[in-house]
Amino acid sequence: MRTQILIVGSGPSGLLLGQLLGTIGVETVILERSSREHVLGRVRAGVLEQGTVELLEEADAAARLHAEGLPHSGISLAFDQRLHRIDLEALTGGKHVTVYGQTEVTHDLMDKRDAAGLTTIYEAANVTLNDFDGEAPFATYDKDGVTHRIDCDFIAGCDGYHGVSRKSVPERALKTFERHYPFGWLGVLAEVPPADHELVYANHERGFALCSMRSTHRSRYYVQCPEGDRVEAWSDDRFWDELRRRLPEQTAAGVVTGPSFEKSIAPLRSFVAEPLRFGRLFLVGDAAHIVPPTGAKGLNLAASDVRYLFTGLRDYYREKSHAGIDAYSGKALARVWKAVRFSWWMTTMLHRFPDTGDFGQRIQEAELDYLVHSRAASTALAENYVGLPY
Ligand code: FAS
Ligand code: PHB
Repeated sequence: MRTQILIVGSGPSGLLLGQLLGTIGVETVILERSSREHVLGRVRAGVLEQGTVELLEEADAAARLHAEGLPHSGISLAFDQRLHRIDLEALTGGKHVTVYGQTEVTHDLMDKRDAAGLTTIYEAANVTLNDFDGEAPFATYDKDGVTHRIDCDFIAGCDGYHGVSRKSVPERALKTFERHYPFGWLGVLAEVPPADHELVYANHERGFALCSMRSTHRSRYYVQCPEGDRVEAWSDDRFWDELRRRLPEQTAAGVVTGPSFEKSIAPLRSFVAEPLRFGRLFLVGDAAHIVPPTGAKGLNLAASDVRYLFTGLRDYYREKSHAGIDAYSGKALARVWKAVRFSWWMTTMLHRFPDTGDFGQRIQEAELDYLVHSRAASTALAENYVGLPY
């Protein structure tokens, strides 16, 4: 088989890139190691920047997002037993975020890809990437007991942190940067109305908590939990009790409890690989970088990577110009590092670390108090949260 762009991974990065390239007639094949159902079974991000929404509109995959997504003009920070609203819209000249689950984004993009008759090969095992440092890259994969080969012009490694793409690059050609956080997030989905009409990020001496949502009848909650903690140690009752203890009383009173239908623990890390291009292989999204979800940046960074790579490939095929693909890594990394910094800052300010102690707790509360009472500081948070310009 031959295609123009071979995309590894059918997550948001791969699907969005494939859909955008499809709108300009560039042929793609996606190789995905899991089943479609498994990909759709993952519960991850929940907040879309305006830039991500605009990209989904450009990919003609935003109809359900506009019908069901929830535009949010603010978030709240909870500390010292009080809620403090950050008016994102007023502080950024009218920008907002949209609450719409990554699972739904993935579903919409898969449906568009199927409707366009574009090829995704699910359950493609043992993907290998070859000769991407030359002029004729190709991939092989196993399916139904047969090893297949796909020749292509370029490979887009959209296969996440644990994928094969970054691991296919010779170690000497890659520099990685990492920060490990000594805790995780225990996340719960429940068919109950949200505690507040907007997201609430809570700093508490017992640990961080986040009140989010997927709709007006489906809530997504998180509590910081010890590293290595196990989901089995968290009954629903224990979760609801701990969540409410970390919220201001008035907010806790608004928490409607109910049976969880999804419960998982995600580790937190900051990670960046440089550069993002190796000959005819490009790294995109989580294959290239990971952020702690505190700043709601992971999925949105995948979208901006896709934007830069898509425009580069469009110029290559339309005008035979290499400028866009040559600039991809530098442009993407410039935005990635700003989001890595913001996500690190939000995580450091809101979470309880082993060495936080009483002094550290007071410093965090002083920073939060300054933040919510200084227009300059609130504006800095707001413009990062809604998404810096591409
Ligand atoms: P993805 O990891 O989503 O997709 C990669 C795809 O490649 C997967 O389908 C995988 O099966 C496939 N793949 C992997 N190896 C392969 C191989 N060898 N061959 C073929 N296919 C292969 N972001 C937020 O903004 N907010 C959040 O709350 C949030 N929570 C998260 C919770 C968890 C547990 C995780 C892991 C991430 C979370 N993220 C969150 C970040 C997340 O949303 C990512 O940023 C987003 O999924 C990135 O999309 P992709 O780059 O497409 O990578
Ligand atoms: C979510 O709804 O899953 C979510 C929202 C905001 C975050 C992280 C996760 O910062």
